[in-house]
Amino acid sequence: VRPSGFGLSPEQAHLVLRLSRGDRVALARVLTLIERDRALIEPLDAALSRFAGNAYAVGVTGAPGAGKSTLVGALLADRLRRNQRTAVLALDPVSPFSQGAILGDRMRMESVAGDARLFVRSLGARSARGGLSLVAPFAARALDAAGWPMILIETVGVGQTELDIVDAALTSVVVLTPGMGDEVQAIKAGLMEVGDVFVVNKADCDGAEIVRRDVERITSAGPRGWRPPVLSTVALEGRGIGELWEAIDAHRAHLEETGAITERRQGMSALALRSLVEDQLRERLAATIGSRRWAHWVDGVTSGEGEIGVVAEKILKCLLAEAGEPAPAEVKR
Ligand SMILES: Nc1nc2c(ncn2[C@@H]2O[C@H](COP(=O)(O)OP(=O)(O)OP(=O)(O)O)[C@@H](O)[C@H]2O)c(=O)[nH]1
Ligand SMILES: [Mg+2]
Repeated sequence: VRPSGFGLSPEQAHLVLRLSRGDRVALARVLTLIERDRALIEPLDAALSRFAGNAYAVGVTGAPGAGKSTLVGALLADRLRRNQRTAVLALDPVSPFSQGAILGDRMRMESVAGDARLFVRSLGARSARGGLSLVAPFAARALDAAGWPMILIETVGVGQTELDIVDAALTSVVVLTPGMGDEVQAIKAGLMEVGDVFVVNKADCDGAEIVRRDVERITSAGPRGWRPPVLSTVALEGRGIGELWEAIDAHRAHLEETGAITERRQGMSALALRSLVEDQLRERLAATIGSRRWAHWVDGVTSGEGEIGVVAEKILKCLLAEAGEPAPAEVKR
């Protein structure tokens, strides 16, 4: 029985409705459901999608400690000054923060706590099965459906998963800092390929200009003619933030004018889709491991009766054939 028509309980369907009307408590609860309950992601997204489609998401990625949160706080403060509404999603932050904490000294706590123009949320996606790349696109969709026109997504850019989730944003800002071999590190981490705008933060520290010039030297125009600008900021003091917004706006305009925004949106859908499929395959495999037929397959490989590649192929076929059907009732060993 699917009372809501989306596979949600009536309460959950009502929650989505409240969210779409701007209810912050409902939004927070939906984000928690997305973070914690994998099974609810698909029905929630189906219900949310009819309210979504108007938000613009900007990713802020960089090494731990690069100043991403400080930068996001400065970007937020700038939007507040212009009376623009902004949501922040911090994915898997080393230190989770609240709305007050992210703005730090920039604004007195009491002036931002409960400010209706801001919504800040960190998601510790490590606990969720499927991880960051599964949670990110759907959490962004929830913020979109809740009517937030601008979503800033902070992610630590260290591994492949983190690089994948830059697809959850339309414009990716890569944050670098002056330091030994920073440029080399960024190249190694694959950050150079994903940046639409590069920022050398901590420009008050030695060597910032060298890094900026080095990075500028290796950025080049992509197929659509966008050459990522390389900016300097001192996030702590709010320096260079106006220029950063200008660069983000220019990239957005570029995407819209060239039609490349469609490709970016496809990238977002692809990320969401791929994460779901991966998660389901992983889930089915996990359900199979420990079953009687699994033991049979393992025995076959061990005895040399079955070639491992052939058996693996067979298992994959079995997993795929189970699509949409309840798991076979097998006796677990
Ligand atoms: N000197 C200087 N320090 C900065 C600047 N921006 C940030 N910091 C400092 O750098 C440290 C890390 O800043 P965060 O904003 O927490 O960095 P982060 O990239 O969000 O870090 P994680 O989320 O832990 O990966 C803090 O001590 C900041 O005060 C800057 O422009 N100049
Ligand atoms: Mg941070």
